Amino acid sequence: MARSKMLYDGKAKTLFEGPEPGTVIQYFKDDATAFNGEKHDVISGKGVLNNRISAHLMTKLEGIGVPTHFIRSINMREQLVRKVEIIPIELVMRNVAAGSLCKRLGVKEGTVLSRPLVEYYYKDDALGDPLVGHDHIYVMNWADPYELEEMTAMAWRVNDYLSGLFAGIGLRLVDFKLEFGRIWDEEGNLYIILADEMSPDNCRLWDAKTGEKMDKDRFRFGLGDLVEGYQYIAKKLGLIPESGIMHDGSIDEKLAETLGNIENDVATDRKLRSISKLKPRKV
Ligand code: ADP
Ligand code: AIR
Ligand code: ASP
Repeated sequence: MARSKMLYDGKAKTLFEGPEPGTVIQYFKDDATAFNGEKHDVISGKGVLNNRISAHLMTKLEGIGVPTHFIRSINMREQLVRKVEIIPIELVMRNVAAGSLCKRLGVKEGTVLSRPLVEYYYKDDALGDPLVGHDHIYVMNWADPYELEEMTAMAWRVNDYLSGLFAGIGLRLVDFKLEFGRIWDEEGNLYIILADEMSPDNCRLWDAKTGEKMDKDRFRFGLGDLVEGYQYIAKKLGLIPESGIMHDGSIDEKLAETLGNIENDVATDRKLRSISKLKPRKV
């Protein structure tokens, strides 16, 4: 099948035009970057694992009523998603202090926060995704109060649900980053849905017993093989066989291609759900 038009080539994913209007194909690359692209490497297996993990977690979230962009898996590296207008805010939710929170405020890594902390960052690589407050978001017109409230409410649900899901498989959800997008229905009503990806590239997961870091920090700070960590998570989620999908440092493409996509069974015929009474904006 001929490749459709490329819409955007990002650091970790490429977007292609989807088969129907309002859809895009997300292609998960093997590229790993950190510190806004300063550090870069290509790691066999990463794209396949993130595609798999994100499809699974988005489907689980959809199942508890969080509207997401995920439509269905296409192959081991690609998924079909709804095309959204990305809101340029990265919402970070933290349960345990780590990463930039420790650096910025001097909090000791591993400190359990008195309650989950919500932060907003302006999504702009050239500026290094700076931390911003509510007022910046409204004054700069990045999102309005209704949208931010909707995004934040969804993030709390995501946190509650995924914290439990990961605890059940022996992993601590330390923090995560979400991106949201806008879509409009035929009547011009606005909906906010979860977009981008939900994978170890954008969350921190520590082994509950040993504290070992299984997420992208392995790459950021050279803590060990990245794919080993991602495979560990995928195995715990029941998405790949215990023996893994790597062979001599490269992905076993044949095996990866045969992995079932349970997501497709539950993700067919998805209807847009009205997610909020707060829909002040029409186009
Ligand atoms: P980056 O843009 O930071 O390099 P990626 O390589 O992950 O990041 O590229 C994916 C891009 O696609 C991101 O900018 C993200 O905001 C955007 N995106 C994610 N989901 C959707 C979607 N459903 N519709 C349109 N754009 C999306
Ligand atoms: N994140 C933030 N920007 C890009 C990403 N992936 C994610 C990190 C981490 C959380 O947001 O992966 O899970 C907080 O990151 P930090 O660096 O602000 O501590
Ligand atoms: N996603 C950003 C980058 O690729 C930030 C990070 O994950 O550290 O540089």
